[in-house]
Amino acid sequence: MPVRMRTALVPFATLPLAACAGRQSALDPQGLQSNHILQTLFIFLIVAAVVWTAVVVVLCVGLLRRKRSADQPLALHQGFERTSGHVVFGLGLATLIIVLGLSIVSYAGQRTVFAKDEHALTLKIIGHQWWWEVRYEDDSPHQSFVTANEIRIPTGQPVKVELESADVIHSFWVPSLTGKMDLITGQKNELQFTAKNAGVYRGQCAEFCGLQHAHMAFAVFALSPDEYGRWRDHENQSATSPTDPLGKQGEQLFRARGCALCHTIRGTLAGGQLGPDLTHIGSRTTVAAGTLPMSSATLGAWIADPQHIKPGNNMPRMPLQSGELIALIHYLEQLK
Ligand code: HEC
Ligand SMILES: [Cu+2]
Repeated sequence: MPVRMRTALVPFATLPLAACAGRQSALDPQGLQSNHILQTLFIFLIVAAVVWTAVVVVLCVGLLRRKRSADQPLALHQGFERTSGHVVFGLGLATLIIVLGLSIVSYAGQRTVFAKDEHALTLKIIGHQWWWEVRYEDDSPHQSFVTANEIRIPTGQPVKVELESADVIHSFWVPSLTGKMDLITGQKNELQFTAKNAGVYRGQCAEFCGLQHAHMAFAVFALSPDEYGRWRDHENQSATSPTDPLGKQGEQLFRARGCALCHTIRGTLAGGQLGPDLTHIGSRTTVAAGTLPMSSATLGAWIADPQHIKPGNNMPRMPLQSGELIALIHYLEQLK
């Protein structure tokens, strides 16, 4: 093949791999658990490929070496019968050994994936239609706080997530870190994972949970332990009150326009529980569970008409004047 043609083919040959890397891929594992899952997958894949190839080769040999039918097709050939008996017995035994072997591989993989570490950092994650409540619960209430749609964890430390649902069944899935686990009303499920490398990994609800299921994403930020400690101390603090007039107006409107009925901003009178905690909304990277990237424009678009962006979601459209909208955006953006 001419070199130029070969070069031209390279992009096409690598195309199937294009989706394998990145921040949401089980084929690019960044956690101890996802690594084990991928290893198990490879072992199964290789064994299955070898068996399949062997079957096809034998089939082809059989087809090519076909003999013409004998005069007496029903006549017994002792020698042949004995050999085929041995072959069938051998292959049956091989099947048994392979299935048993794969079961052991799978069992060993599960033991690692579902291993429990007592010193794991524990988070409670509650699925809502269609966003994620994230609770950091410490023995001391002064160190406990709530956030939403973004999870920050230290690298190298096991993290245990306790999964619950406020309404229907959801499923917590961060392919880069570990496998899926359902969030079920009235039941507490657990999942543990350890991020090996710092980075941002995308998670997604993996159980159809209604109209906006597809817009129920989240991000896991794996930070170095130092960086995580700093973030945690900051996130634990209440919101700082604005000092400028526009910010003050926004804070007051947040209560006057009913936002506070559904949203909590710690350190203010806003204590609603129906929607995400907005104490540090200004430092989040997305709006409405990963639906839009965070900016003044997207924040404004969301507050002005959440039903346009995520039809059917549980935040109603509130009539606001443009001046009021600007004050609200200004206030919320300050909540870093
Ligand atoms: C009836 C309850 C309710 C009211 C009132 C309400 N919200 Fe919400 N809000 C929600 C819910 C529920 C969500 C999550 C929607 C989703 O992502 O599916 C939300 C999401 C948000 C978000 C995005 C949060 C994030 O983490 O991405 C912002 C910002 C927000 N609301 C601001 C406001 C403001 C400002 C007001 C007042 C004008 C307001 N909300 C009024 C229920 C409410
Ligand atoms: Cu869901």
